[in-house]
Amino acid sequence: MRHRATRWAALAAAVLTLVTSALVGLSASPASAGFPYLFRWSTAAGTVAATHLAGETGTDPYEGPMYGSVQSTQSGGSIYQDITRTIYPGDTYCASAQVATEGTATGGGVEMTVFLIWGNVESSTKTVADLPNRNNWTPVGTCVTATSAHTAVRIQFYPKVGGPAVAVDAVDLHVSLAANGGFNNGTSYWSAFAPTTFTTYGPGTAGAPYEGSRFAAATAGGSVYQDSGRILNPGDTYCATAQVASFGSTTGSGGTLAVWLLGGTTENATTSFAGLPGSGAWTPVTTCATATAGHSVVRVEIYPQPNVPTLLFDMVDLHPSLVRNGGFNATTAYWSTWAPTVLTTYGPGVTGNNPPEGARFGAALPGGSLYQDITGEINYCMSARMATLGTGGGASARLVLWQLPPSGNAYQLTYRATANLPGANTWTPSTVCGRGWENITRAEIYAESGTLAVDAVDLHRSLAANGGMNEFRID
Ligand SMILES: [Ca+2]
Ligand SMILES: [Ca+2]
Repeated sequence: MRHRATRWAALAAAVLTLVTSALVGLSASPASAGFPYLFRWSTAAGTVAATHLAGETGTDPYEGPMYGSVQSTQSGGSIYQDITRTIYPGDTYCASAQVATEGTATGGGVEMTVFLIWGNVESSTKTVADLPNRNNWTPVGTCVTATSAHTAVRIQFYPKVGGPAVAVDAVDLHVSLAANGGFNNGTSYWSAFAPTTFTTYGPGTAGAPYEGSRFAAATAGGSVYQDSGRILNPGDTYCATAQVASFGSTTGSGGTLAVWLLGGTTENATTSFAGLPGSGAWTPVTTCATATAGHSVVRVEIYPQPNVPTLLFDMVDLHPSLVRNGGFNATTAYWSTWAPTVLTTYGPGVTGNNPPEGARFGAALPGGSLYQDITGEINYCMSARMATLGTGGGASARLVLWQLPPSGNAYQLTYRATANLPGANTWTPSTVCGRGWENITRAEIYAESGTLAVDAVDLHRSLAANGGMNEFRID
């Protein structure tokens, strides 16, 4: 393939391609010690912010060639960016990111807050303390829903005042169709089918919210759901994610998360989960449904499992994915491959792996890749769940977002390599974020060694500029 030559490019070369893609007037080589600022992010007073390459601090980037480093020396110390939007009551924004205590320091903490600003400020926060360090990245997320009008959305990271630097990467901020998916506004916008009882809790004996101030609980027998009117054409794909747990200090709850495409011939995709821990341990789940016909409604629905403890759920996020059939539930439709990789799909009970969502997952022989091309010059975040095919382990994979200019060589926007993936039903999530500067962005998954199992490929628009922290400027 024409971009293979740069596939194994050295880090510096990778950085350089990012520079030339993003900037004009390039006249200097990338600094060897990162940069003392975060491009496109604002820095509040009392904040030390920098961008670092791999090998500089003891923490390597989660994705791409760089990550952001943020330290707060006084109250309010933070990084943030404001995105102008016309925001109506019910509009919902979800943010996610990867964070770590930088290097060998210990005890880093951070608050990630999404604000809806101007007018009566509304917000939701995810707080994490005692973050693991080095390359042990922790995912965080939060969703906020407007109850009044606003003119901008802000994403902001506040490291613990006086604490060590916190590493931030893969920042994703997007519109969610699931209004009040964080349940911080109680049960608003959600409906329940009897005999399910549906309620929300703040922190207490029922548990602690995954994010924000409240979370949801539901008993079995029926379901909890929300409908969103949309015009869907064949190929259109919607992904739902949620955090789920067992009530209070119990274990063993379970259920099903479904995305239904309604109006016309009903289609859906589901993911089921069982044996969930409680006591504050939340488990992320996801599913992606692809239309094969026209529809008029997208429904996200949660079905608690009967005869087990009450199901808790929080941060339900529903959004369109620009990768079609990312769940491989329509077998190999919409995917292209580079030889020698051959893409096949499997249902449960065949290979030793069960799909983490839907009816099928993809399996890719090593040496090449599978990919889809997306058009539009916007910020993208792509995620996927990957494993080694079968019950062993050891497969390696790489997510890459390529830029395909009208002429000349393709170049990497960002990437993330994952080695030694577990097999069976231990699916490992991976995320990359970058800005598509060219009209065509290629979302590509390389099966590098071993046979790769892949599912829940989700690529969507992010509103956060430089969420991958891989862009910089040369003054
Ligand atoms: Ca919540
Ligand atoms: Ca990065």
